[in-house]
Amino acid sequence: MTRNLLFAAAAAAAILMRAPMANAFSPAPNAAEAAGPQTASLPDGVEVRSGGVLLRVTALRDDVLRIRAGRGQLPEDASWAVLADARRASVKVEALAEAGAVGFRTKDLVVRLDPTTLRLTVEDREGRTVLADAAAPSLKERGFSLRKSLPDGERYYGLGDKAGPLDRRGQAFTLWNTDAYGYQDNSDPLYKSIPFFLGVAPDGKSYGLLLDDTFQTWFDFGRTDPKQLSIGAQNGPVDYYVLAGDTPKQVVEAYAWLTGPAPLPPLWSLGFQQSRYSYMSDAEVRSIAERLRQERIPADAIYLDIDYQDRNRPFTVNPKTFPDLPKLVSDLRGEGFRLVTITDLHIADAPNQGYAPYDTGVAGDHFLKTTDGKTYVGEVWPGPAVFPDFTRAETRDWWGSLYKNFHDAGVAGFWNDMNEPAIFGTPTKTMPPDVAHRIDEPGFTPRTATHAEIHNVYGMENSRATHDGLLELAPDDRPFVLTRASYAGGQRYAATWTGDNSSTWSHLALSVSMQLNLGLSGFAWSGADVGGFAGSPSPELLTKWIEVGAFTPLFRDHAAKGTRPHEPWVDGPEQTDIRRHYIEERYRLMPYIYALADKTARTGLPVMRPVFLEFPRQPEDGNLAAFMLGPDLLIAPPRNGESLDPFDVTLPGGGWFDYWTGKPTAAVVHETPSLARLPVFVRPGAILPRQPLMQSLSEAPHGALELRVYPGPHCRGELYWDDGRSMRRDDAAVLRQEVRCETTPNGLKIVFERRSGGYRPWWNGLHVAVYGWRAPQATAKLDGKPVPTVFAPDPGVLNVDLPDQPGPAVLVFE
Ligand code: MIG
Repeated sequence: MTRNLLFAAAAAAAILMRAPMANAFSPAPNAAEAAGPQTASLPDGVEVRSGGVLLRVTALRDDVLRIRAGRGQLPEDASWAVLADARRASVKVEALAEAGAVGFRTKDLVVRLDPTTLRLTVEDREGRTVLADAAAPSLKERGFSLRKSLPDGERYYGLGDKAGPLDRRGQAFTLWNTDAYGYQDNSDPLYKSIPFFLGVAPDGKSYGLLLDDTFQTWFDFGRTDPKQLSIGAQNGPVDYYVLAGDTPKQVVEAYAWLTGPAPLPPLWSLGFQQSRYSYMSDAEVRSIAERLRQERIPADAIYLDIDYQDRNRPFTVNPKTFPDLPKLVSDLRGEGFRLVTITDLHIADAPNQGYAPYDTGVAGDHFLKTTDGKTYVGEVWPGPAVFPDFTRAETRDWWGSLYKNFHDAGVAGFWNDMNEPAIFGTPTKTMPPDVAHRIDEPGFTPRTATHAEIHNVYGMENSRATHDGLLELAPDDRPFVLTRASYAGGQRYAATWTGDNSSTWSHLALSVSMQLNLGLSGFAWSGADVGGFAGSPSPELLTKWIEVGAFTPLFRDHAAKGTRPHEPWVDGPEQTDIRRHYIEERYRLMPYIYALADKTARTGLPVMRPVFLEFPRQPEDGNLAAFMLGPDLLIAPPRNGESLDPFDVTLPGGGWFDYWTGKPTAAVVHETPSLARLPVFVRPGAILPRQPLMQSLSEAPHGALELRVYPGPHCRGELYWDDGRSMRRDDAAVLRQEVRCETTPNGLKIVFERRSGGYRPWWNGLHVAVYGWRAPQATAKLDGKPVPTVFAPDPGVLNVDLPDQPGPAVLVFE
């Protein structure tokens, strides 16, 4: 028989740091000496003490649980990843009255704990298992492991940009931020540690799990034991969250509630970005900018990699090669370009040389120290270097202030590289595990922590310091920060990229699954070095990579030192024409992409999505390279990039539209690979907003907004616009509008819902184009008044031009 003893009230009060409301503890004087487990119901959960372990499960929402456990006591209620408001949230639960188990119900879930073994089971209200322990949790003196069931057919995603197949099943991963130059399909660990994964059942029911432990952790999705999913850590707290949903989208949105969505980036950062390690001089940068304009290749950003600096020292500029950075910035701005500069975190160890970042850092005691109290010095690009203590608020403020000169010079974005941190000449490629970090952060007891604990959040805190510093310098401007290393929640501060990939066809395919998993792990804004970083792409590879990159969240061409140049024009006019065409298409699609960005900022839904996120019940067709841009565009690069073998694309739910020809397609499209064609399909039911072609997003487009209407089920589209740069999100600063369509017995009805927000858009009218239209004779009426139409028989498009429609308005075609 299980004895459900209750704690003594006094002991309970000592343990209960949260939920100070009335609780169900009742006196049991000898509880402490009792041999059996002790359990207690809490207003928002349940707590069990057994075998020296205290475990608490609470409901933050009806669909979100938090599980904490420790030897003797619970770990501190603190987190670098999870928002304080989410950690503080709770819902009332109903205690379970069942023999042999303790637990509770929420509106969505039933939670059971075996009070002796502490095995946890989570079911939905229909009695279906969401997640179940396959063994008792094992808590050691240091570290722990948890074993969960691994049901047949369940697929696993997330963990950020880990390499390998999109589905994590059968794989195992270590989370330890690592500079992984030259990584391949099976390399692990990589740059980021995002201990969040998503489990998706064949019918689409899903859950997410965030293991909020910053020490080195591991995830094994049935690789060691095909029947078990096991996760664990070398050290740190058992503190994890389970998020349940009927669909994977619900779980991804719940994860954004927990860790915050990726904010709206500045509009310019969604344009084409040109980078290289490195453009060596002011003159070279100008020539790149000039050539982009000459070739009429739309572009918005140019990057300065480390060689613009004086002796690789962060926050300096080489006066010989870049004699007047502010002038360069303003001249580029005149041509519609923003400049992004790299600012690595290793500060040159350069006392008495007038190097301000070092001097002010020492004065403010901002650098990390070893256990014997000496400043830790590691070798990186500048030579011996010292490292900011980013887990201290004061140090982050100081770091942020270092951006002032660059910000004043008009530099628009900043790139935080090497922040795993990467250190040269050591076997671990990073700093020793006992380097001491000081923690000064709400929720945490102020203390020093080992590098082993902070390593995985170090890069995120670096990007946080940059982000917050930029906001301090310009509170109304959206910061643009690009970081290489990060942790769960890092999407709040920076966009990211997949590090030092290679110029191979398999890396082009890999970049897609890496970015998809990043998106499912909160990082909606990611890029992969277009063309590949290491090595030199063939003309065909670079062309295909530009085609694919045009439909990914961030679109940045970047290359390593010593590689063949890979700006878009380098392979002659034939390749340039194809590349230009795809870059142009991205610019034309900007109203669609920007509306997605707004959606992402509000919901956390990724910009680039695996097909199953939109169609959870659609069986995988094995085309791992297929992905979606938002809910309406499906991009299907060939499976094996280089191969000319034909392949089939299966479109969810039947025929779609070919984006390029506008023609309706069959449910399975037979594709023969060709260099100039990237298969892109439009969901029937999509309304895609497009804009006139511009060379830069800083120019206001002229003319009409185009609305391409593709009739079908759930027909709708969204319009969003704002000034492209400001933090203001109030009504006067934005424009949002939904447009819907319905097929009628004789034609089609388009409904312009009333616009919300007062931002005045650039467009002066609408060009509506209805695809899949077959009857040449058609009339159109806007709120009952006839408007002229133009029919294009091939591919069957009915066009009308209208004044702008702030709505409500109804356009009927018959
Ligand atoms: O050790 O700044 O991933 O994008 O060009 C190489 C030089 C350091 C690594 C980055 C890469 C960047 C390069 N950096």
